[in-house]
Amino acid sequence: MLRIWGRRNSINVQKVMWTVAELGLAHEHKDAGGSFGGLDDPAYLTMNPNGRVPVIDDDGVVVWESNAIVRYLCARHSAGELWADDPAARSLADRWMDWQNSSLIADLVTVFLGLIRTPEAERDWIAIGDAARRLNGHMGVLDDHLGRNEWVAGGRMSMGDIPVGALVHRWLHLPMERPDLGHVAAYYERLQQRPAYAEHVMIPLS
Ligand SMILES: N[C@@H](CCC(=O)N[C@@H](CS)C(=O)NCC(=O)O)C(=O)O
Repeated sequence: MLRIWGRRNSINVQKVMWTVAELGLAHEHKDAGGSFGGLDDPAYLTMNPNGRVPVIDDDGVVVWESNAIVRYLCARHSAGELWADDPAARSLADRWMDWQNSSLIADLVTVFLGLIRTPEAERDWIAIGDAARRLNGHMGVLDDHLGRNEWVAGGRMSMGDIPVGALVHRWLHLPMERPDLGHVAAYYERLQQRPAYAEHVMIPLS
C-alpha cells in the first residue's frame, strides 16, 4: 500500500497528492507537520531525517523530497506519459522541476510566509518586496516559455507541470502586485480543467 504523510496545505504535499490523484493510485494519507506535528517522532525521522513533509512509503520504498517523489511515482506508474522514456524529452520536464525548487521556491516562501503567516505589524516589507520582484521576474521567464509551449515540456502535460503548476496557483492568489502574464493565465485555465489539480492544489492559502 502506498502511504503518504503531510498536511494538505503544504505546496510540497500538494504536488504528491495531485500526482497520486492524476495517476489514480490507491493510497492512505496521514496528516503530519504544522499543527498535526509528528515530524520529530523517531519513527518519522527514520523515514525522513530532515523532519519535513512530504514522505511516502510505497510497500517499503521510502522517498522524501517532493520532486523526487513526483519523479518516482511517474517513473513507476506513468512511463511514456507523465514520465517521458526518452532522456532528452524527459530533460525538458526535469529542468522546470529543478527550476521550481531552486530559482522559484525561496522567493515564493519569503512572500508566502511574510504575507500569509506573519502578523502585519511584524512583516519585513523590504524582504517581501525584493522577493516579490524576483518572483515576478521568474514568472516572466515562464510566461515567455508558455507563449511557445502549451505545457512546460511541450505539447502535452508531463511531470514537469506538477511543481510549476502547484506554484502558479500560489503566485496568482498571494495578495501581492503581479504583472499581467497572459500565457501563465492561459496555462492556469488549462490546469483548472484537471479534476486532480482542482481537488488538491486549488485550495485557499493558509
Ligand atoms: N525541499 C523539500 C521541502 C520540504 C519542506 O520544507 N516541507 C515543509 C512544508 S512545505 C515542512 O515540512 N514544514 C514543517 C511542517 O510542516 O511542520 C521538499 O520539496 O519536499
